[in-house]
Amino acid sequence: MKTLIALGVAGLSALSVRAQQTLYGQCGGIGWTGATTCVSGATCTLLNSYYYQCLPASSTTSHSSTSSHSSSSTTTTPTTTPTTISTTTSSTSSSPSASATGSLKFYGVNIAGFDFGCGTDGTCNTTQAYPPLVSLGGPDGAGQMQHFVSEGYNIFRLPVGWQYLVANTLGGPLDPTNSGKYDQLVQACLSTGAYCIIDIHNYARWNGGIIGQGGPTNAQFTSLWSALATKYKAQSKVVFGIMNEPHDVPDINAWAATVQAAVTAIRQAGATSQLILLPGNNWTSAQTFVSNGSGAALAAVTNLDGTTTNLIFDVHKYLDSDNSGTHAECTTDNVSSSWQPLATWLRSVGRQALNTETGGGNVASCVQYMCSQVAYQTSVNDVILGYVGWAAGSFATSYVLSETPTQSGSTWTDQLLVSSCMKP
Ligand SMILES: *[C@@H]1O[C@H](CO)[C@@H](O)[C@H](O)[C@H]1NC(C)=O
Ligand SMILES: *[C@@H]1O[C@H](CO)[C@@H](O)[C@H](O)[C@H]1NC(C)=O
Ligand SMILES: *[C@@H]1O[C@H](CO)[C@@H](O)[C@H](O)[C@H]1NC(C)=O
Ligand SMILES: CC(=O)N[C@H]1CO[C@H](CO)[C@@H](O)[C@@H]1O
Repeated sequence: MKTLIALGVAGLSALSVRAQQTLYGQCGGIGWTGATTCVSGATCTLLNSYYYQCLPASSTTSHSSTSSHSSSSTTTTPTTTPTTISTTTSSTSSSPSASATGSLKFYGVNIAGFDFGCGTDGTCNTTQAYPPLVSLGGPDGAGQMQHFVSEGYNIFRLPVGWQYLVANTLGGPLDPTNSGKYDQLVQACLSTGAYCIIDIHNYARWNGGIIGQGGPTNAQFTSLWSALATKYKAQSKVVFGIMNEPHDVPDINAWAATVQAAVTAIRQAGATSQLILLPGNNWTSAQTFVSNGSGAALAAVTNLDGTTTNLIFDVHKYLDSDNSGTHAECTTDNVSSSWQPLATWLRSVGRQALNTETGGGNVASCVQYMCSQVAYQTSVNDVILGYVGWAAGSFATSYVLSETPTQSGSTWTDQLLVSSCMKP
């Protein structure tokens, strides 16, 4: 996530979207066997081959005429039909695989806060970290996770600044105080039974310098991962998210070498089987992961034994006008531009990806496009393992992309996008 503006008002609508035939419910698409008619005032509209949705009759026209993906809103037959994926390579046979029954392997939410104060230049003002834990004076991230798990969620991403974990000493050991506080969040996550992603939220940088390319050395970076992997090697549900959103990294092959060094450090520390997330360039853009060379470079990263078991590509996608995740309104589901080409490539190389950031405002346009994106991802669940929404944790419920539920006594109420599209 590129910005951490905790204020901002999303126009909350009072829509309630639960049943399939109601406004914004699915009403068709490849593999769909449910209702195909909509309630009065809504029109069943093709968003992509996998997802027809009941949209307000009045908005359908403007969507069709202005959407950047209107070329896919024709009545032509789908260009590709999901096929059973061969999992013949040993590298994927023991990776988590989604069931063929129409669900994703992972449904998650980012529980942000320890990363607050980190900028896209890899600086982190550690005094601005805002732990999402009541015990540390923050919001109730532990309660949020318990709530989400009760709905069927099974993975959380826990962003944290590199500087925070080592108390601003580049290449130094984990700071006992700070890493102990972060561990409280990891343990709160693990206690729910969910998978827990350790996300170093530094954009491939430390204070402006790119790792392995003029900034910190690979050894300084891998010392962090050696320490974290040593600490969590006995936890099978800890996932190692090597780096959030590398961007403007000049040499993708040198970056892949940095990622390889981190993977090697993690495996050598004894965390031999946990999932590791491999991040590409350009803000881990799902759209340009293949076209800009990240896929080819990162596909060469291996475990100690030369396999790629449990090495999963990390991709992000926002649905607003510039893919930045800073606007309340969504303008695309990005299925034809991003997810279809990515899924095709993943199948061709026998690999899988996890969408660790996606989101939108709690408004009707995002309900429309997010539901469409999730439906497509579900249709390619052999190669897209799932998604992790951005974001809850220490974000206010008024934050533009807030997935932070509102608490009243022991009752939690979800944000519109969560209740409409994102909860399992
Ligand atoms: C870090 O954040 C604190 C609290 O907002 C602020 O007082 C301080 O000036 C910041 N430090 C830097 C170097 O920006
Ligand atoms: C980064 O990705 C965006 C779409 O997400 C694309 O428009 C842009 O051209 C990409 N930039 C690079 C350098 O690949
Ligand atoms: C990635 O995008 C940048 C900017 O558009 C371009 O200069 C570079 O050649 C691209 N790399 C590959 C491998 O396509
Ligand atoms: C096919 C499609 O809708 N592609 C869009 C994906 O999102 C980006 C950012 O909004 C657009 O530039 C693409 O046209």
